[in-house]
Amino acid sequence: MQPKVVIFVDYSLLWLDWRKKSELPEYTKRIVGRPATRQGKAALRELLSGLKAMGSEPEECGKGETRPAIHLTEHPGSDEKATIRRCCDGLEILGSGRGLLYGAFHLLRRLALGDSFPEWESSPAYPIRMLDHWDNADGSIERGYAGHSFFFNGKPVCSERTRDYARLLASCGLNGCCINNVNVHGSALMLLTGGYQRELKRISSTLAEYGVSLWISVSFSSPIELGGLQTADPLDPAVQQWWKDTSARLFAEIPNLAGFLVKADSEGRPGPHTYGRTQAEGANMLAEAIEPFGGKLLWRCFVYNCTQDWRDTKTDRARAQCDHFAPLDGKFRENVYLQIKNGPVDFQIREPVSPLLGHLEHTNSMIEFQIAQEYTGQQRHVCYLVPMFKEILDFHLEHKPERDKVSENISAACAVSNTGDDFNWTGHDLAAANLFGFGLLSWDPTADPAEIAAEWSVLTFGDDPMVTETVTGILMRSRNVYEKYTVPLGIGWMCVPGNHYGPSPEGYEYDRWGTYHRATHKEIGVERGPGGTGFTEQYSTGLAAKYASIEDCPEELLLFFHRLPYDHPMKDGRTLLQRIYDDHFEGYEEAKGLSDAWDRLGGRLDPAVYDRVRDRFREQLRCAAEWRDVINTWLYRLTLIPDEKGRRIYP
Ligand code: GCW
Repeated sequence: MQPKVVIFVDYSLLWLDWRKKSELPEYTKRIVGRPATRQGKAALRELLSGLKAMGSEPEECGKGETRPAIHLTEHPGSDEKATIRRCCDGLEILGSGRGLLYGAFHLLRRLALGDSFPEWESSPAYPIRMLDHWDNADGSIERGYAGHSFFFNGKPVCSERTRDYARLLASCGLNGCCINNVNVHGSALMLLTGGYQRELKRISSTLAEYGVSLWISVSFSSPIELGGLQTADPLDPAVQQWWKDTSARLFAEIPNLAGFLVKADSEGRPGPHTYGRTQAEGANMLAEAIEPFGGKLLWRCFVYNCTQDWRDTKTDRARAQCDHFAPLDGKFRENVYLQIKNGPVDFQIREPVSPLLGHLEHTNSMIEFQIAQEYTGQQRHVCYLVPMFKEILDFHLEHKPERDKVSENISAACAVSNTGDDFNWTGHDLAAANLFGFGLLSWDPTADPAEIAAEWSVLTFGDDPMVTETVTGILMRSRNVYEKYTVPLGIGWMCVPGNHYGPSPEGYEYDRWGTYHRATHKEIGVERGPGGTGFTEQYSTGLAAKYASIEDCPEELLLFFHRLPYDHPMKDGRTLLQRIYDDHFEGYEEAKGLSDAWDRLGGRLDPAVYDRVRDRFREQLRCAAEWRDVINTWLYRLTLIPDEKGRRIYP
């Protein structure tokens, strides 16, 4: 007997930790076919190890095999389509190397769920489906809630964890990641010019094995910072040449490099505006430099005035993206993708869909979600964001009679990553569902968030029906619960400035970030209709009218669009203020309900996981009570209107 070699890793494998199955179909005992590409070989390896973990010992067989088997048929090509079909009492997986990989993972997932003959034919909705890491070169992570970076510790690192990360991404359909923060500082600048070529190459090659492309964030003023030039003006020939030469060197050395991500003219970052140039002039100059190598440029639209005077009521941050970018539609090169946050402001628990998504008829756009829970509980609270992503992708922009949904008007999808080097990758064990779900949804935006949650639960925690039902229930309710005890009705921004955790109702009110609710003792909210900042006019006619009307505006967004008195009657007859009080009281109780539901799973889960999540719930409840009490107390003191139900408001 071979001695068993145990390799100790200090992290879990999340949903890839396949569990033993009591029964597996006969065909899982044999695999026929020897893929030639690296991705195809990875597919074979995943099947061999995955099936073994589930309890089958697949044998690699020759072409003439007549017994039931899994047949791998690799055909050349770079497309990602995967097919699984029945073949001689077994299954055949067909595709390019990448197709085989997606097919292999799909099959493993379906087998784990108890589906014996999962036939599947699928292509991803978007060619770019990626995660953006806000990892810094020193190993810290901006808005990171799961430990340190596993890509950097002073310089880039490639380890077994990099490989497992690539496996995780591929297994849920993702095909790219940008490894460094859009705020490029310190030695991260050097990713562009060389200091780290060897490390970068290793990371890139490890990711490539799983069909994951490497992207890097670059600073727009690199020609000054690294090239010793006096300017980064995009129309300056020396600047253009510097980018061309630098890109040529980098792309030649890193074959799996897909392109650059740029945050320009945003929150103090340099950009074309410094030189009186447009966003298109800036982006196109960079895009042209990388175009000969097939490079793509992801250009962020998070451009707004972050030095606003709160007394200035004319400027509305929500308008900024459209004001800057809508007039530039059609002016960007073909290899530019505009990266647009899902809402017009910044990843709040509820915002309307960014109107810019409806204005880009002739420009590639990429939606940017955030699974790092910056404003949604920082991975100490459970907040499953996939239903929100789905709502946004399904949203009708009302610009066209057909193909009008957001999902049909974007060309790519990304999310700010929620991972770090914590044992469980995402800090909160339940936060991994956001990573998995974002992957599945960006492959197929018609997927169902509740089904994704249930699938994730079975793959992660096993198939005990009570566990699946409870975990799915917790996940599916979590966003609304979080919204209720924090900032309901679209008001947003009552978090503590800087770290964005916990309540501070006036924390941002007299600051420079343009995120005001302007509450007085009489009214609260910003009027964004035509009589106010005019933001609603950035939507199509129908939506503009709907949002501008207090009656027709969806209630959950009422305070995003309108300034209203506290006694404004809500649809169910309660006053606006009473609704806010109630939401906070109920939100806390509902959070307690989620926590109690988890407690009932004791004995059914790995005790370490069970305890970790219980600890997180303890903190969630502490913080939910704080939100309830701080917001309600603040409103009570401001208005002197008591809670109709006479509950204790002062903590
Ligand atoms: O909301 C802000 C975050 C910043 C982030 C920025 C952005 C990377 O607080 O930490 O910077 O968004 O998206 O660029």
